[in-house]
Amino acid sequence: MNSEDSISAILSQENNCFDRARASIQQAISWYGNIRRHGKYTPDEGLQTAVRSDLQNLKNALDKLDQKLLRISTFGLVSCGKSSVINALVGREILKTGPLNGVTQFPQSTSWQPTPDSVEVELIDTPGLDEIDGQAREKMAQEIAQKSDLILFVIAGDITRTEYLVLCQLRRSQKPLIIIFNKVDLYPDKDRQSIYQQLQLLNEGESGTDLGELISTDEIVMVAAKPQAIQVRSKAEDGTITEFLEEPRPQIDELQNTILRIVEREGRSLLALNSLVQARNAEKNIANQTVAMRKESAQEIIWKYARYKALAVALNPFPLFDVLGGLITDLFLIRSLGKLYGLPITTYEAQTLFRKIFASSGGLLLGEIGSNIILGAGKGGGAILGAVESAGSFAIYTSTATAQAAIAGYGTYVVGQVTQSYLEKGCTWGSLGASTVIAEILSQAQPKTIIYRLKQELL
Ligand SMILES: Nc1nc2c(ncn2[C@@H]2O[C@H](COP(=O)(O)OP(=O)(O)O)[C@@H](O)[C@H]2O)c(=O)[nH]1
Ligand SMILES: [Mg+2]
Repeated sequence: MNSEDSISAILSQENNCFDRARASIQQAISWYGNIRRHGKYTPDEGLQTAVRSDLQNLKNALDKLDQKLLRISTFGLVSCGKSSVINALVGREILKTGPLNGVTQFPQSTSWQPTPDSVEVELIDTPGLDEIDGQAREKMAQEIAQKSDLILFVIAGDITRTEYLVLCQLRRSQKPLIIIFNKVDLYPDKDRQSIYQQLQLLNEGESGTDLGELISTDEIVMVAAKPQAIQVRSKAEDGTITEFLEEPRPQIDELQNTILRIVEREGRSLLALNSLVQARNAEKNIANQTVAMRKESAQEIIWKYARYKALAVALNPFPLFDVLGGLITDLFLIRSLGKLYGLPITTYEAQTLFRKIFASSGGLLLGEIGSNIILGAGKGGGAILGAVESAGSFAIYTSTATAQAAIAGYGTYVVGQVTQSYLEKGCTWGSLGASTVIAEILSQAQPKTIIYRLKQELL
């Protein structure tokens, strides 16, 4: 494959990821958008209020995809040069910079189109991490990280404890990260290299770090976003000497290339992934809220079916009917629970549930055979003998029937619980479920890409 072919292969894969993500989120919106309708159950004001923001998050996830806007945010201590890095990237002094603390007070954004064909980028500048106290800092970091597709972590020398803690926190946000070692113009080459090596160690998990493989050496980049002005002396022909300050050009090419490479090769997949992660969280919340608010009714339904089944099994003398009847009871139970929650049960989930049900009816069958053997004549035999109205065989019949009924009832109870936990997980595992599409995108990621390293985190 020549390089043009491979680029077009990457692009078509990127578009495919994008389309699948879109379809997945759209499906979720149409499912959960109807949360008001709960079959025969009355609309639940409380539930509607509880899931409103999650529904909005689902819609936001779709909007984010449609805008095709990749969000890149900077993080770092005050004065490490976050604003300068953004200015250098876009090639203009858009953001105010300065040696004093607090030049950047609020998160601010700037748009940037790296190449005419690429997705558009929004660069988000933030206040210094050491300017806000612990809790507020965590909150800001979390909020901004959550809406970012890529994080630029700017440092200007040896990494400090605060920086390290924030890095670990950001890692939990499961967003790809580039570490930018800024102000390299201030360091002699030897010091620069030793700091760079320290950063690499972070990545290799030595010195007991929690950073794992999130950062690869490809994503530790040295820059000088706004190199210190240097004094220049120039001597004119007539011998007069003039001195002036000259601002050297920023050294930013390597970072620009790294970002360009990511935007071009992975921009759409990153967008798709982040929208899907956002959608998956929203779906899970909706399901959790629904399940929590309807727990009591659900338990009632589960017990009702468990009792039906136990009774039917106890009264019915034919083992085959026990098994079939049990299966049908369980299917009705699943359907009732689905209706109660107003949550979709996809074919995928129905199949998995089916397997559980088979296991539970298999358990019933085994229980049936087992108790038949243990109790000699067994329920079937007992029934036939019961026709002769022997008191002894009736006793055998009842004790076997009770044991089977208990097993059957328990089986249904288990099916009920399993169904509930599936619904709680938000049905994200259907063929177009958010989790499924996330797994697809991650499985297609090429080694040495930033998405490849997210694999561990997101699966
Ligand atoms: N020497 C040197 N100074 C820099 C560099 N980048 C930024 N600075 C200076 O560091 C100070 C803080 O920069 P700023 O971008 O405002 O930092 P922020 O608080 O992280 O946004 C400013 O005085 C910049 O001129 C660099 O690459 N080299
Ligand atoms: Mg700033």
